[in-house]
Amino acid sequence: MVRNQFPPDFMWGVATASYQIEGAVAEGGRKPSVWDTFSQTPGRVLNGETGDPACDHYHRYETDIQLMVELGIKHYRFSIAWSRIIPDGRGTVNEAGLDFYQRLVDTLLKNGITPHATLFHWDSPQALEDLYGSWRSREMAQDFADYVAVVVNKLGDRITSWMTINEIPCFTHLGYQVNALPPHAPGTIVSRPKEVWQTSHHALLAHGLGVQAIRANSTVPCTVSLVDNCAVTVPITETPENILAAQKAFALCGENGGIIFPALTGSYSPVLLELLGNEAPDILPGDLEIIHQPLDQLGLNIYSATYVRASDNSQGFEFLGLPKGYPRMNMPWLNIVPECIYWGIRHISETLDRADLPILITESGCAAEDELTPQGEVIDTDRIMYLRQHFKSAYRALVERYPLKGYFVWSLMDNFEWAWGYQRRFGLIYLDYITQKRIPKASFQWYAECIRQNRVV
Ligand code: GCO
Repeated sequence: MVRNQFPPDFMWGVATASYQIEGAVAEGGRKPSVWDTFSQTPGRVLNGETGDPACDHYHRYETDIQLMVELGIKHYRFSIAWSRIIPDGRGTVNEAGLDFYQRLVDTLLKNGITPHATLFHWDSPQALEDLYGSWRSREMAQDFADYVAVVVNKLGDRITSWMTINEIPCFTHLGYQVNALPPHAPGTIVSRPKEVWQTSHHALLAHGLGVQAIRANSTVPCTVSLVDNCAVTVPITETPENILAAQKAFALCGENGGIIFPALTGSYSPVLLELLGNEAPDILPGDLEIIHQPLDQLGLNIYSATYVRASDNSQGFEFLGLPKGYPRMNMPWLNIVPECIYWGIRHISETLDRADLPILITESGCAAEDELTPQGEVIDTDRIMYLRQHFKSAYRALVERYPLKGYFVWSLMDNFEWAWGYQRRFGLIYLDYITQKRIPKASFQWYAECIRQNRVV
């Protein structure tokens, strides 16, 4: 048996997001998103950088698709910008916006690449922020579902994999903060935790209504997923006590008990609701039924994890801090914990008791201090090391028969890394932002070989 051999139908891919790569922020009928406003606000993004021109993917998508063909992937995850499709957030549809994504999808299909479309990756229309404060209003959920219906009505005859929303915690709990400047758009300061939890509740409602809109408008069989960046807890050693501790800790993490639990089980984690008390979101009758829509698969964005061990304290576990010299990649939060992939998958199957739910790793990757050599190469052996170890962790999940179906590396190319601007590079391809030249890194060649051999090389 060839070691580390993945199943023949395993989906190898890469992932990107509209605001991070497209540029052309005022072209083709697009109107500002909250990330345009946020990034243009002095002090919010490093060096005052914005998502324009980013990778100019709006004009260079054919070149980028040829690079995907060279890489050998058969699956590409991207996101659709709401403010290209319905620039005012609700009302008039912008046909030029739909046409862009139709051209993108048709070119992918022509090149044998399956499109996986994320319908929301944080760049919501500024017009809805102006109208009712975006996710602070329950109206956002229905406006999102109406936007989804427009997109799926147009592209639902050729896109067979839809992902509703990317990482609810990031644009809610990092977009709205109590008496502190949020690091993400819309960057709203609120006065109590309940207001923040209400935004994520509205986002969950949007997800549920979005699933219904997809199923009502798709004209071909399709899979529907949520994409979540659940907080992964890893036992420091895999003893029964520490594994139980990691499972308890997983349930207590707010972004798990308050997001993935309602979406996958139909209720908020009871321990979390007890902890929140009066700061819990208002949940109207019928909300949880809308939120808990049947899904065909779950996307997990996993980059790192927290170590946990059993404790005789009241919680039965303790989170373990990391020693000063613990290895990390080029982001403060990107500690290298390869077991995060395995345990993220296992928690969904076991801790959440959803072994029935196929899983895609929809994002996994790292920022590295990529530098061009005099020969014009990027020999990113650190990124290869990171990805190799995480692929092996995924392989362990497969060997233990967890329902892992695919793996999307974040990201195809360096791009706009939110509040970090262009300083942090996550790509398999190096972007020269002055010339827009694409330079495949050593990790690009390494990944291509993994795909070719369908195993970890
Ligand atoms: C996320 C987002 C991506 C990020 C990537 C690196 O997971 O935060 O989906 O847009 O760029 O994860 O931080």
